[in-house]
Amino acid sequence: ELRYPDRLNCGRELLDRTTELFGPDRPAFLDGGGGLWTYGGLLARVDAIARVLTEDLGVVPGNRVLLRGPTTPLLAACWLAVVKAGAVAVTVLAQTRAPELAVVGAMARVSHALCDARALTDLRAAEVPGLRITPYGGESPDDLLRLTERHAGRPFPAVDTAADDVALIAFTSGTTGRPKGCVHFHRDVLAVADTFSAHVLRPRPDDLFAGSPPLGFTFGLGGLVLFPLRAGASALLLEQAGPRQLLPAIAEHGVSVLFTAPTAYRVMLEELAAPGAPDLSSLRRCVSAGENLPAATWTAWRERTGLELINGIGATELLHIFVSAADGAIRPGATGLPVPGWQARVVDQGGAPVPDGEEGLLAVRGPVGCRYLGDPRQREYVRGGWNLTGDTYVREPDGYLRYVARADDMIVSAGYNIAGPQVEEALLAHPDVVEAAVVGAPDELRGQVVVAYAVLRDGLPRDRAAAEALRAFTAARLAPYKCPRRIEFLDALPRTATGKLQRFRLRGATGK
Ligand code: 3SK
Repeated sequence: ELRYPDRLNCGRELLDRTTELFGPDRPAFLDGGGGLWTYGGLLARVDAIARVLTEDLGVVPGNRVLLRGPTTPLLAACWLAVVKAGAVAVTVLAQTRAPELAVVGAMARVSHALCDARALTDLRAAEVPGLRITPYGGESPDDLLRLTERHAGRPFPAVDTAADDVALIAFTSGTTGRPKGCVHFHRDVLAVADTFSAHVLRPRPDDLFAGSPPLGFTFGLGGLVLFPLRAGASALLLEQAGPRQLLPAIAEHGVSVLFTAPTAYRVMLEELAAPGAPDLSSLRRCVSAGENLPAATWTAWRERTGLELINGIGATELLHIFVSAADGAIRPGATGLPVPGWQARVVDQGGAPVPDGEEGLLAVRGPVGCRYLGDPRQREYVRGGWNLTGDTYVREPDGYLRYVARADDMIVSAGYNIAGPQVEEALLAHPDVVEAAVVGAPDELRGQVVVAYAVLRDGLPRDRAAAEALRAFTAARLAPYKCPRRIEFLDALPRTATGKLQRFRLRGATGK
């Protein structure tokens, strides 16, 4: 069991303490353009920002400070300064537009915002009442960096917060678009580093982390800031971190720990098939989360790189990953075991455990729990002390957990329960298919029928013959009732800004 002192400031633990332990000269952040922030340099910058917040902008402990911008070392420094100052970091994705920012501002009652100078327009247009916006990284006289100048060389002692004071309100729109604020304490922030990262990643101080999830998504905040800093390691923070940017960056900087989603691994595999592929020999851990990892992607990555992808399921509600498996215990096709410190079981609608081998809802509990900010969905997510993640899972007799589908993505056709991801896996095993999504379409006779959407490799014909070939391919792998009745081709699948598939948009398209 994790134990933290009653008084705890996660910013101090992540930055001041790591700097004391590993020394100020170690690299903390690289920006991809040649910029290097040592731990000592980061600490000095964070302390100066904390002084601006508290002495110039009037921030007091408990104030909510919105952070908005692409992934940069300066955004990470702002996050650390806010929590060191005892205020609450309110995080959103950089792509969040004015109407949603207005909702977030009102829900979280934000009083201040630190905003990348390139991302001000939408925030200003949101017209959050009473919000004081300070731009950073720009040229204006009130730019945060200008304001920090007069505080240079003045260390800022972290505010003496309680371990269960709020440090972070992480906003997520999920896959359906209704924003939810997930409240997390100072101890929660350390707990994800001390569970998933410490036990599954087992980072070393000489590791260099990189990945695609942005810092406004807790998958990225953990993988690119919390985990490296907790371990005295470094992170490469890239503003553009799609698979095509990640690949050369891995080789150029010697990235050793990679965080991204299954789709990005598939695109990287495509790129790696071309001549002159970059050298990936620096990689030693590759994490896949955010979506189901098909066994075909796992196998292809191992064949190409020799590395076993670390699959994980996480949630903004629970801050990071809670089921996964470490090197040596990875089972392809399964997500893994509860991360040490977490418990997991598979339950029925009433919350009672179902027998091993049967499908049910994944229920987890551990050091971090879901606390929605004033949202009635709290009652659905947390039942009897267990967090219901909304995923259907099967527990194998030795405790491994196997993903079936999002609970609301199960297709019921002529009385059969069909898990869309299983049909997607069958489609993805076809060499011409890059992406696949399967949904249920209303059908008078069967209730629902299986409809598949596929993205084919560039330049391949998307005609009736291609659809027929795919249907025959799935028919050889799946029971007849699971085979898609219709296959349609798309240029790309609809995804959220964090890369999650938006099946509801495809379902909307099937009604026609
Ligand atoms: O998949 C997610 O939503 C997630 C959220 C937070 C941390 C990690 C992950 C994978």
